[in-house]
Amino acid sequence: MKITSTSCICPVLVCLCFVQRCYGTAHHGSIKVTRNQTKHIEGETEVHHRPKRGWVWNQFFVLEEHMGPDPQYVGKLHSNSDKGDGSVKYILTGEGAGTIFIIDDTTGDIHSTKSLDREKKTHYVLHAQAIDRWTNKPLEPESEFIIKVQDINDNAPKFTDGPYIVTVPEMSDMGTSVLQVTATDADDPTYGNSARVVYSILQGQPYFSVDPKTGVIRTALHNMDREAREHYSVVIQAKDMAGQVGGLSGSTTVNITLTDVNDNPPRFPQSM
Ligand SMILES: *[C@@H]1O[C@H](CO)[C@@H](O)[C@H](O)[C@H]1NC(C)=O
Ligand SMILES: CC(=O)N[C@H]1CO[C@H](CO)[C@@H](O)[C@@H]1O
Repeated sequence: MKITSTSCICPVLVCLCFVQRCYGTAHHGSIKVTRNQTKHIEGETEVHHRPKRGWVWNQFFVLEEHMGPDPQYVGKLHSNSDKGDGSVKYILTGEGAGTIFIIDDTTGDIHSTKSLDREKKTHYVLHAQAIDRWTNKPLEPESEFIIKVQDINDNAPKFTDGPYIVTVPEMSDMGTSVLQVTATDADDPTYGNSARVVYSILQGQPYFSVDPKTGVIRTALHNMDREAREHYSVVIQAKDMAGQVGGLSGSTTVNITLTDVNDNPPRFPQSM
């Protein structure tokens, strides 16, 4: 089996996602799903008896943004009744069948011919059939399965609400919450760190700080006096990959103005 070199960025094929349904058949085929690089898992759906025959499927996932010259290998449909003599014909139908996903009807190998974008479509629902090439008789119950598009970190975090203009009373306690900023990342939040954002402050220290997890901006000094300085332009960065080197980043500006509290002693005009 060929695995593209890029697949090393997803060491665990958690993306293998599979739904099996038998269509109007009394017998339940035993369907095996093999997850490579981890361990063999048998996704059994049979009830009482285990028939000798069944589907065997491998790694149904495809990396998004695949740019290689060759079609990307997706996986293989295989029926236990296939003796390798070419008498079994595999048929693929459903989303993208014949256009994006091409099957070799003798070997059951599925390739993806197009570069896919997970942020546009996360998975494709397809149907597999195995028939006798000469009699057209079905050899397996038709089954539904999913090809999941595997995320790569191709989206930077974005602050959709910025830039921000806020005020905070002068002389506030240190640690007074000013504003919470939120960056969104279109990558898959359930896989890896591609959508795990960490906030940091690029400009505005030592007056303000930002919580790396929550994006809450706070005052970082006591006694910030509006009469000394009124306007601050704070730049907050959000970086994915949990803030690590190689993560993608986006930033936003938060303009903070200190507002007057009555801290200058009042002077009463002399009056009678
Ligand atoms: C924020 O402040 C900077 C510097 O004073 C200014 O150039 C910028 O226009 C302000 N941004 C907004 C959105 O008010
Ligand atoms: C490509 C790959 O890793 N294939 C492996 C899948 O799992 C079987 C059984 O552990 C190995 O024999 C293959 O080499």
